[in-house]
Amino acid sequence: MDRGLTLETVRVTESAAIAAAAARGRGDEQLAEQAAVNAMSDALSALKVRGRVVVGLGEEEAAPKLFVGETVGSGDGPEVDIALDPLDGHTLCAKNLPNSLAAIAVTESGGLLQAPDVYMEKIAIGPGYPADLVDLDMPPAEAIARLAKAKGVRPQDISACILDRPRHAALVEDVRTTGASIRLIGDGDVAGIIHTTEPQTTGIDIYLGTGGAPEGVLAAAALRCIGGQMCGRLILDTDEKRRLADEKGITDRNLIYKAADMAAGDVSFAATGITDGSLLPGVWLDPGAATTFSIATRSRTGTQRWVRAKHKLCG
Ligand code: VTB
Repeated sequence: MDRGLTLETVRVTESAAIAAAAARGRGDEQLAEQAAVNAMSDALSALKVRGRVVVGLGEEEAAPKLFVGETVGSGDGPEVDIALDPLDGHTLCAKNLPNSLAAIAVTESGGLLQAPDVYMEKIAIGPGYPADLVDLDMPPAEAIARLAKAKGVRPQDISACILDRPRHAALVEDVRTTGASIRLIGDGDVAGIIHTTEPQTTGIDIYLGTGGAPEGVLAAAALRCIGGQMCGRLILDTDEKRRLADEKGITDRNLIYKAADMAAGDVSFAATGITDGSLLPGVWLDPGAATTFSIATRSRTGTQRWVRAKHKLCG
């Protein structure tokens, strides 16, 4: 794949972020989501790929644009698989709370896990630790203890990020027994997982808990490029969910996926902040102009480009 593609993908997330930013803080999730979807869809048509959306906004009957299986891109260039989220954290954006972002991952055809729209149990840590330091089969308290030891700090110096949901009550309780601090987030676990890659900037060492499986694939793609470890396991606790998994060709329902199982090959990842966040500032909107802050990165080289762009807005 052409390495220029990584930078081109930034245009796609920038467009979505600028559009969503206009709807920040207006209390209207649909408005923000729709703006981001339309802008990302338009921008994707200029990307020089023959792309197939593998992780998108749902199945074709449920999502008019950016649905799973949609063919996107200009139609020339490499055949690629795409995972995308024009607005991860639409409630955050509607309430103008931190850490909503637009994200996209592109890899070789066949490289992305075809995740059904179910929940996924997730655990993620940043780069620089021994392989398999944490996994989903160990109690969360043990994961925190192992991470603290490997980092050379006390468990109470570790910060965990967890989605603020009633389903996480026991998890939160377990993590609290270690003395670790917890950042409870309202939404946006793609950002939550990416935050583990730069604990000194974000204050997050480990991500734990259950969120969307599609978001899990996108986050795995980010970690493939930026570094870090992640495990994910689909939660297939009803017949309907098992049917969805069967449809995607998933044969081992209890498999623990690592980042490279979810996003294989030469992965490019880009994300642009919508609301201000711990890693990426949000869009600055000025009369006639928008300034965006993005990261563009690629697994083959691990290079991270932090891109600040000032866009002239017409109309
Ligand atoms: C997370 C989060 C998303 O969905 O995946 C979450 O990253 C999981 O679903 O931003 P629930 O909201 O049902 O817990 C989102 O919040 C998007 O809806």
